[in-house]
Amino acid sequence: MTGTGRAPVRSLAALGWRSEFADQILGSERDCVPARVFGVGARSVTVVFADGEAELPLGGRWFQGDALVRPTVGDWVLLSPDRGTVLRVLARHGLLARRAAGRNHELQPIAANVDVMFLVSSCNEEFNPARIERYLALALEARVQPVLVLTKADAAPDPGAYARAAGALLRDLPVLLVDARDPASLDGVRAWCRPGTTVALLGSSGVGKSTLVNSLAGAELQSTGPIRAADAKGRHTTTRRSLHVLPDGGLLVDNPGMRELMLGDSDAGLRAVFADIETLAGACRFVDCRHLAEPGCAVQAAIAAGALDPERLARYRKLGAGPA
Ligand SMILES: Nc1nc2c(ncn2[C@@H]2O[C@H](COP(=O)(O)OP(=O)(O)OP(=O)(O)O)[C@@H](O)[C@H]2O)c(=O)[nH]1
Ligand SMILES: [Mg+2]
Ligand SMILES: [Zn+2]
Repeated sequence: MTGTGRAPVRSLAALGWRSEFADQILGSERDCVPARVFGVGARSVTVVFADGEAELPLGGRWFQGDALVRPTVGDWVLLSPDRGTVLRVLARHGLLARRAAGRNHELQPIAANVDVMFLVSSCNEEFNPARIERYLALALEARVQPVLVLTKADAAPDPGAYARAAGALLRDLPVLLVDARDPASLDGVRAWCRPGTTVALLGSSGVGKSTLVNSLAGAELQSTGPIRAADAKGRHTTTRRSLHVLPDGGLLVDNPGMRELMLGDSDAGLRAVFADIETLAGACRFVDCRHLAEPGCAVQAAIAAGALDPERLARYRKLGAGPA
C-alpha cells in the first residue's frame, strides 16, 4: 500500500465491517481498535482503521504457527488501544487459500473475508478450461461467488467463443467480456463491486488484474506490465497482495499472478464445479459406475448425445473428484 489518497476518517462499514465481526468482540476488548489488513510484508502488516492507518510489526509469536494463523490481506484484526500492536485476527469468512509449491505443501492464505472472486482470464492462448475449473473449485469451497472476467475481448477475433466455452464450466457462472483498459466496458464488472463488498482478483500473470484495478479506481494505483508476444505470458509485474478501496465503495484485492494453483482440500468445491457430471452419475445403472464402458452409464450416454464434453470428464477424473 502506498498510503496516499486514503481519507483518514471513514466508516468501518466502508472497509467491509459487518455485525459478524462486531459480534466477536469480547467485553474485555471494548477499547481495542478494529482494523482491516490492506497489505502484508515479511514481518509486518499494513492496517487501516476508522481514523487512520499504520504499518505494524508482527512479533515472533505470529510465526510459531502455520501461515493461516497470521494476518492476511482482507483480515479484520483487533489492535491494542494505542493502535501499536495486532492482538488477534477475527474469525474469517471467504478465506481463499492454496497449497504451497514448496516442500511441505503448507496451506497459504491468498485473501480473507472475500465475497466475490474475479477469476481473470484472457481471450487468447492463456484461456484454459482446466485452470478455470480449479479456480472455480477454490471459490466454491470457500463459499465465495465466482465471476469470470474475460479480458482482451478487444483483441480477439471471436470473443463470444471464449464466453461460450467458459459458460460450460459451471452452471450460472457470470461471464463478462471486457477490455480491462477501457472503463466504459466495465459496467458489468462494476456491478459486483458494491460498497463494503470485497472482491479478490485472481489469475495468471499478464491477464490484466492490475489493469482492471486501475480502470475501476480511475487512477494508476498499481503498476502494469506488457506480456510476451511469443506466448502471451505475463512477467509477474505485481509481487504483493494489496487491498484497495474504490471511489464507488467496493474493495478490491489485487494479487500477484499465479504460476499454478494447487488446491487444498476442495472436495466440496470440485463436486460443485462438476455438479453436471455428479448429477448424471446418479442416473448410472451401477452405483460404482466408473463411466468408462459400463452398460447403462448416464455419463457416457451424455457424451454420446453431445451434451457433455469428454474432455471435461477427463479433467474431472484428473482432479480426483470422480470415482477412482
Ligand atoms: N488489449 C488489451 N490489453 C490488456 C487488457 N487487459 C490488460 N491488458 C494489457 O495486458 C498487460 C498485462 O496487464 P497487467 O494488468 O499488468 O496484468 P496482471 O494480471 O496484473 O499481471 P501480474 O501483475 O503479472 O499478475 C498490460 O500490457 C495491459 O495493458 C485488455 O483487456 N485488452
Ligand atoms: Mg498485476
Ligand atoms: Zn457411469
